[in-house]
Amino acid sequence: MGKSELAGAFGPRVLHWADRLAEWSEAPHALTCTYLTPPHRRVAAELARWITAAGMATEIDAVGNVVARLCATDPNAKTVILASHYDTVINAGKYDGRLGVLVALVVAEHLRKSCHTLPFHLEIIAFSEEEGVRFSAPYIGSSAVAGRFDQKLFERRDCRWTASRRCDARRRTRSRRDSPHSHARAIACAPISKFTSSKGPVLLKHAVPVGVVTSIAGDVRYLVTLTGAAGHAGTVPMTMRRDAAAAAAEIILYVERRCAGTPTLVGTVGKLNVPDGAINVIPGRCDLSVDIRSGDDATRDAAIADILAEIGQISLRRQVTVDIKETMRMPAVPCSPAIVDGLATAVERAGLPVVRLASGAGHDAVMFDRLTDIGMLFVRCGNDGVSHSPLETVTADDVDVLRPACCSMFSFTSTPTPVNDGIHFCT
Ligand code: HGY
Ligand code: MN
Repeated sequence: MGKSELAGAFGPRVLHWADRLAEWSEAPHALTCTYLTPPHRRVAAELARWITAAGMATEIDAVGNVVARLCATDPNAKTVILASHYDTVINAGKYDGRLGVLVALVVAEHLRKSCHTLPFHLEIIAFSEEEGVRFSAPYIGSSAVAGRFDQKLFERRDCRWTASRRCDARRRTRSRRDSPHSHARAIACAPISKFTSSKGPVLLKHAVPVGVVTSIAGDVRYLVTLTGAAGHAGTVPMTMRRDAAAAAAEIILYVERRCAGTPTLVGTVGKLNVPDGAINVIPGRCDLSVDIRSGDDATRDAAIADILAEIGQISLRRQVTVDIKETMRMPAVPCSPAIVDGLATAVERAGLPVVRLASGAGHDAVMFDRLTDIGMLFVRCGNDGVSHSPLETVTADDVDVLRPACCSMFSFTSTPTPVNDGIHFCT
């Protein structure tokens, strides 16, 4: 990317970069960039190129994280990390996750250009896999940095590509000169900040461009396989059917009913599939995903107990068998009060009202819970705050606001010191 592309104001340049990254996709007319696919690797290479052009040391690690580093004069200084993710969901928006990486890049570049030396190393990490689309395993990149990489991930099924591609992806991760474990940072020196596009309409409702996140919802996910009996759509009487899709339909409506009644509780069946389905065949099998979240673990777990019991009842009554795999369990994670207050002060210093909000979306920060402090800034999305959709929009003006906010957050003008002697992780 030539110098000219780096010119221009903060906000427009961040959105321009987001447009550029969106050019690499697995689909011709939509943005889909899932873990370790060719477009995903292309985006990593492009980010590394931009980081180098901004004058920072960079590397792509064993699990595909793109890491940039701006060193302090003191080699023993602690490290502040600005981080977010660059993988996407299927048919995604351009800003979810990536906004955080690009804002961090522009902030670091601003530091270099204004010859600011910080009393801590600044590290920027573009995490490689946060959405968990391809292998039903979110947070692969951040788990490696947090020293929590689970080798069993290599056994996960690739739900997007043929087996050959799966081996290729595995070979690629394994063939790197080092293992994912070797990228665990000494967390005692790795605070991380992430700016991400907001999820949901809260900031729109408050008419503010940024929000300070106070906690990240806990999330439990399942893949469910229902097996009944395939049969001829014309010859099998309704009373003799074991229709797997009809059982799935009852389950979906129960998940919706059980979660609708409790504030902060959400339940989603995002994937629903009748393998080899045909218009004139009774579905003998139906696969579905279940995603249950709440800001409070006990509330979520009570809902899960009811939902699993109801799945048992429905399958018994409909004589279908059920196979349920839990693919993720993450507790709700509070953000560090010190970082939340620091971010709130930075937003205030930027002359903006401070809105504190809980995040219903999951984020890489949850991998660093109990390892270090965490916090996060949200940026307002247009179109009713939609995310995980090509309708996701962010304005350059709202992104522009982040620069004074992050400058005062790191109080570039004075000699900032990391909160306590631990390090914050704001994702
Ligand atoms: O699913 C989520 O909450 C996030 O976008 N990974
Ligand atoms: Mn997302």
